[in-house]
Amino acid sequence: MISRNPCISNLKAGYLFPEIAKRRRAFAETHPEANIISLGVGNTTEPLLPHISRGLAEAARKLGAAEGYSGYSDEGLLALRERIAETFYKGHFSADEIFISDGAKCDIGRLQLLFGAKTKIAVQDPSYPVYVDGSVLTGAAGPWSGTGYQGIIYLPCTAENGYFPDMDLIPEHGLVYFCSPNNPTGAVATWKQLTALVKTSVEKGALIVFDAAYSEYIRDDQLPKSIFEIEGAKTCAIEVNSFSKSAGFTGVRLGWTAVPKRLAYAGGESIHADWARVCGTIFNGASNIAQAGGLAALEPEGLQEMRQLSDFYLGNAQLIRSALQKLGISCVGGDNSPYIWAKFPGRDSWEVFAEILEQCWVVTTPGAGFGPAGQSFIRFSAFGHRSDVEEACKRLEKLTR
Ligand code: PGU
Repeated sequence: MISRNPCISNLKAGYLFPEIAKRRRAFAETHPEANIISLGVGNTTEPLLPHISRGLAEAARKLGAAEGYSGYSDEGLLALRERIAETFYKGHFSADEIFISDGAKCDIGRLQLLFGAKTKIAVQDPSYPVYVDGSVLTGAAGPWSGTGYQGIIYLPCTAENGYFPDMDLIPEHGLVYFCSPNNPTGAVATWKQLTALVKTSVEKGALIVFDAAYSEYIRDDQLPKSIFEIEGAKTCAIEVNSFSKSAGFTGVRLGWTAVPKRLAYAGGESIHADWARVCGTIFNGASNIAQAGGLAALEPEGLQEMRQLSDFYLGNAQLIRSALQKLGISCVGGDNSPYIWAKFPGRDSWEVFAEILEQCWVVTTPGAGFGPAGQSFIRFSAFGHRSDVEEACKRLEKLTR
C-alpha cells in the first residue's frame, strides 16, 4: 500500500478542537443528565442579522434566473475586492491586491505553500494552533520534542512581557505568524509594538503573516486594526482576515488575504504573483452567495449589524470575565476580543479543562493547546447565547480549587 506522508506522522495529536469535542462526547456518554454548555471553540451562535441575511438570500435567488446566474469567480468579485480595499485599507490597496477566500484558516493553510519546508517559522506563544500544525504538515516543523515542535521558534507572549515578544527572537529570513487581537490571550498589539515588529522584520528580511480575524472586536481606537496601518508593512507583511467572527460567517465561509504587489522574496520574485498562481491552481474561489453576503456586510446597514453582533459577544465576554474575577481567578482579554484568558497557577490546563467540564458541565479550551506558554491557562470563548453564558457563569461558582 502507499506510504503515509511522514509530515502527518510528525503531528503530536489530533487537532485541538476535535480533541476537545471528543472529550466532551466521552463525558456526555457517561453523564447523560449533563446539560453541557460550550465556551470552547470560537464558533458563532447568533443568527445572521437581517440586512446581511437578505444579501445572501437575494444572491441565491438570482442564481435561479439566466440573467443573474454566475459560475466560477476565481480571485473574487471585483466589487467585493474594491469594497474591502476601501473599508479596511482606506484605499491604500488596489482591488487586485485583495484575494477573496473561503476563510482565514483556509488561506493560512494555502499560504504555507509559498515558502517551503526549509523556512524558519516563528509564532507567538500562545497562538492559534493552525500556524504550527500547518507548518508541520508542510514539513517546515516537527517532530514534537517534548516541549514544542522542532523548527518552530516560540515567541513567549506573557503577562511579564506585556504579551509582546522579544524582537531579538525574530528569525532572519523567516516567517512570523502574528495575530492581533491575539487568540487566545485577547491581547492587542499597540502602534508602537507593531512598529517594532515591522522594523525588525524589514531589518531581518522576515515576512509577517498578520492574522486580523478579530480586528472588528477592537473598541479602543488607539489600537491598530491592521498591520498595514504601520509604515513599511507593505514590504514585509501579508494580512489574512475573515467575515467569520464579525458577520457570523463561520458556516457561510468568507475571508480575504491582502498581498501587496511590491512584496518580494529574497531573490526579488513577486510574492503577489505566486499567491495568484497558488490560488489559481488549488482554489476555485469563494461561494458567489457568500461574496454577496460579504458585500451586504460592507454596506452601511451591514457595517452597523457587524458592530451590533460583535458588541453582543463582547457583552458576553464582560459577563465571563467578571464571573471569573469574582471567584478570584485572574484573567485578561475580553475588552477588544471575544476570548478571556484565565490563569490557574501551577495547574495542568487539560486537568483544569476536565475539572470545569465535570464540575460545571462547561466546555472550555485548555491553554496548552495554544503552545507551551499556555500551560496553566484556560481560554473561555464569548461566543454563545446570552442565556447559556449566564448559566455557565453561575455554574462556574461550583468550581472548587
Ligand atoms: N484565525 C484565527 C486567529 C482564529 O482564531 C480562527 C478561528 C480563524 C482564523 C478561522 O477563521 P475562518 O475565517 O473561519 O477560517 N478560531 C476558532 C475556531 C477553531 C478553528 O479551528 O478554526 C477558535 O476557537 O480558535
